[in-house]
Amino acid sequence: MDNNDRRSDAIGGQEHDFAREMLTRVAFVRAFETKAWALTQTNPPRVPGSMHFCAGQEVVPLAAVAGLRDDDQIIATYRGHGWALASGLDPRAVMGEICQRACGVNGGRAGSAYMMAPDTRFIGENSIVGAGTTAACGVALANLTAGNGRVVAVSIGDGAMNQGSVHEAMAFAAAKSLPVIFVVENNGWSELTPTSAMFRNERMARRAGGYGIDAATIDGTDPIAVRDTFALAAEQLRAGKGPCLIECTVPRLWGHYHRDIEHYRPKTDKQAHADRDPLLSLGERLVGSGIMDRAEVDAAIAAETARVEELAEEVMRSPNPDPATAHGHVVALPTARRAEPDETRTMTYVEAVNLALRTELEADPRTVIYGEDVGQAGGVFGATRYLQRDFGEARVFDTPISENAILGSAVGAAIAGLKPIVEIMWLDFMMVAFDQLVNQASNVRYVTGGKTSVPMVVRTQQGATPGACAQHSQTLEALLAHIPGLKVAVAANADDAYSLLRAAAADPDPCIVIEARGLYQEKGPVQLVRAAEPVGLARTLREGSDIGLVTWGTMVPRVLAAADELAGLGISAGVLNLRWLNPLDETALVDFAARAGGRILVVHEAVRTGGFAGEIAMRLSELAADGQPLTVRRLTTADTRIPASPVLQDELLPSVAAIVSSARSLANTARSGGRSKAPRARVET
Ligand SMILES: Cc1ncc(C[n+]2csc(CCOP(=O)(O)OP(=O)(O)O)c2C)c(N)n1
Repeated sequence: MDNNDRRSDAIGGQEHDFAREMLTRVAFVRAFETKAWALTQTNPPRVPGSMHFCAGQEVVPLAAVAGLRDDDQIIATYRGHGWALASGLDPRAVMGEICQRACGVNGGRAGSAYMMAPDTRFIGENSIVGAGTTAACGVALANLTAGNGRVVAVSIGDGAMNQGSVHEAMAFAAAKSLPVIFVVENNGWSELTPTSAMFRNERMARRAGGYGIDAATIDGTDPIAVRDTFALAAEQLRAGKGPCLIECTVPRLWGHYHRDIEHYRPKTDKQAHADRDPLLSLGERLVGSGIMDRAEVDAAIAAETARVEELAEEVMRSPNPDPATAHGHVVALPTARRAEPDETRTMTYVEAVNLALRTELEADPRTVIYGEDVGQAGGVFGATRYLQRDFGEARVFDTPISENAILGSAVGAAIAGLKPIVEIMWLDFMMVAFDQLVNQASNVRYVTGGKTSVPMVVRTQQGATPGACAQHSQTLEALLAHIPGLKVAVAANADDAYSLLRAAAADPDPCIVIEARGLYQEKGPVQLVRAAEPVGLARTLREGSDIGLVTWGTMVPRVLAAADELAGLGISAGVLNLRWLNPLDETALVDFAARAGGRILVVHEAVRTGGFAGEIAMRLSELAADGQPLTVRRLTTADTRIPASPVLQDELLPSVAAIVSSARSLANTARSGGRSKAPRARVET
């Protein structure tokens, strides 16, 4: 059959009940969308913000879910009201969420396009186009590990088929044979642009072949075809055949969003889509097949409309969220846990990373470790060496070179019960997948009001080393520390490398542990612990009363060397290794500053503008006791790019000599009671 024809064929006897039920359900979702639309159209709107509706596409979620098992999971497109309702969420809670009320699925934190309930089968929508696909890979990974036979269906639009994350997800799912059904709801439009203008091939399904993924194109207005195709796909996935893609052609009956007047859309196109209205065609088929008469169809639709009207008005009378709750559930409350010391061993930094990973794999069967080259080869720096050999390919494995899929799947896997520790080979490479941390991992606890957390750890490394180019040398921790919901550590030595990773693995929130490539072969004592310390603890490495040097990561050894030199010059310099930028150990910082007479020099390898020294200065000025003297200066890399030549690098990065010079200047300024020009030799261009 041509997918653009309206379905009119008769419905067989065994399908009468299903067809009747589908009419009721499609009518309910249509009424739901109609009412939601109406709530946005008043002046001022009764519900503020953008809303996207699934009018014309209702059959896909409703019939797909009918073809799946009750415990199979759903990740929806941002146009996802229909999927949320089909997945069994309480319609009042769904309406409550799109109306941003306290009774909503997410208490008004999510709104229409980012509703999530990972404690149910409805993992959630995603308002970043295509991003649900990588999370689906992680959920599927957790299902495979648990051996529970569950399947994940993730829906996207046709426009989303041009998103990088979707391609990475398909590559990842194919490589790992994950039980994911990629559902493409092809309504012919990518927001305000016809999808045909962006694709050379008419059928989305043909793209799947390039990944070795089976695919089908079906009429997404036909409930029986949709249900049966999903049932067949799920059966194959449960049999271990790997992912598949189902393209459902559907009409887009309304505009892209609630205010879309569709000035760009040809009337002929609009009419062709209206002719495929699944509510009308289903009604006609029911009448044509003698299952219901016209009056019964009309009455069924009217009854659903009345039901929705009643529940929506009830929701609109219900309270808004309590403003006081806006601050909660960004991250878990800090624990009072104490590290339990075991023994001290000397090892290199990278061996300490390896030992921490090994310890986590031994301690918790839910821990999985993956990334590019981390499995068989043991990582490009050897951090994961022999872990696959000792713990097996299911727990330590290689991935495609797909940073979006690595991080996005970790989010999904963590939501679904695993404890992923993933490696991003270079922090510079994280930039191609920032969405997964900034928009995905960081949001889940907040949006779900603390019901779901994302206990994932991302290991990466950074910094300038001789010969490394500008795309392999940046120091970018401040970018990450800026994001509420993420926890960020920077390891300065072997002991940090071990203890920060252990702390991160024990934490319920997404943690990023940044290692220092330039220090990987440095040896040092490591205090092994049975139970990890909590996240967020700084360490005073040296006490000093004339000046306090606050630093982290690669600068710690240089700052310690500088403190030695300063001692020789009669200046007592303390050193605080911050270790965590977020959460920041404010108590340690403030106490340290007080002990150092309020004279603080912050030293970091990152460039000056937007660097974390600025945050430390502000935090100290906000927190320092009244009347306490406070002078904060910084020594950083200049605001430049990082050159490969070691000669040029040396010119830019804070050296021991520069640290000594800046510290002396600050200490002497304080001693003379005056205020000299800020020692900014290394931060000026
Ligand atoms: C990564 C990203 N880019 C752009 C947008 C803006 N945007 C929202 S919806 C949309 C259109 C998506 O089209 P399609 O995938 O075909 O879904 P449909 O609207 O047809 O349901 C766009 C571009 C976004 N939300 N996320």
